[in-house]
Amino acid sequence: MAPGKHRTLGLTPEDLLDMYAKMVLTRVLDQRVWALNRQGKVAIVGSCTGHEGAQVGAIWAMDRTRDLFFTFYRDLCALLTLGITPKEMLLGYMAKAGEPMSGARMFPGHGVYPKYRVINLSNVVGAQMTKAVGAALAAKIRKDPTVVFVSFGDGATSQGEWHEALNFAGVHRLPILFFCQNNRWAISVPQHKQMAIPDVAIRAQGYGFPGVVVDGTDPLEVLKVTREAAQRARSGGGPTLIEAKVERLMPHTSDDDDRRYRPKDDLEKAKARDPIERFRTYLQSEGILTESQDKAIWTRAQAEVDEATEVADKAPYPDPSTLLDHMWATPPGRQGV
Ligand SMILES: Cc1ncc(C[n+]2csc(CCOP(=O)(O)OP(=O)(O)O)c2C)c(N)n1
Repeated sequence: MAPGKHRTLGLTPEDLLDMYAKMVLTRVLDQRVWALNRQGKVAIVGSCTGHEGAQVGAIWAMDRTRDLFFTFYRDLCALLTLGITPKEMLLGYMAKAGEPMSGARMFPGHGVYPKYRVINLSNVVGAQMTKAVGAALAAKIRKDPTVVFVSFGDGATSQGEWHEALNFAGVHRLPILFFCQNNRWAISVPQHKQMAIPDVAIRAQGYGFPGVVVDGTDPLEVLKVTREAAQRARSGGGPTLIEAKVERLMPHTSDDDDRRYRPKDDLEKAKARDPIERFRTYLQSEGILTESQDKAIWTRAQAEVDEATEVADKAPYPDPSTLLDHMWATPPGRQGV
């Protein structure tokens, strides 16, 4: 990361420390839910480890008061950056009452959180794409300044729905950012067996809008390209496909054993691109983060996650009588029918 880079982006040391703290909080929470999975208290974890830099950089570049966020299952750092708390996430991981996005009836982090303008309706790979495009079309028709942000992995780009979404967005020049977190694996399928091209971003050309490749382990570079794309979308310039090259530092999910298919040296090389290590080195070399501040950030994250774990562990499961709540809207004038 080039010296002084944050200054060219107009970021203050406080911004950078906040971004770093979100990444650390994500890592601590991720490790906790993994441990809770091993204790039989969390059914499944899709880890964010290795993707934190891309997510915090991208969300930081958006307007969190008016943009819409269609996230996917690996977006823990994006959700925490948007404002969702570790306690809320843990209620979801442990399927407890009071979880705000789906009443704990869905995969962790799935559902809808209107307060943070987050929509994550399905674990079906690629299914968020056309919904996000629909939301961008609505924003355009309403002349609403909202930009839609939709994220997904490299594997999702093999789905027909993905191509339909990009084509429609290109034709109608919709205000949408397609944010690919390319970790080179779709469960056990490596990138070269998913596509015959080196970069997902190349595909944008075929749909008539820009495609950008960015180092997804560098939050500042991700912030820069996402900011440019959001400004373009907001001023009527249409969509952008951003491809953030990230690393998956854990198995696909807690149900996966990646030793069966991933060469050991692939993982070792990936570890050298850990975004938290890279950002910490940058902050230290810029004189923004001292050893003791760093320690304090990790300790604070640990304490927050400890407290949230305790609350979620003690929380009751949802009352079965609420199972059908929020499943259907009642059309106006049809109350009691
Ligand atoms: C339509 C569909 N097919 C298959 C699956 C099973 N599945 C879940 S995640 C996944 C891999 C997705 O890979 P990618 O989009 O690269 O995201 P990553 O998990 O690597 O971040 C698959 C095949 C699914 N959920 N939905």
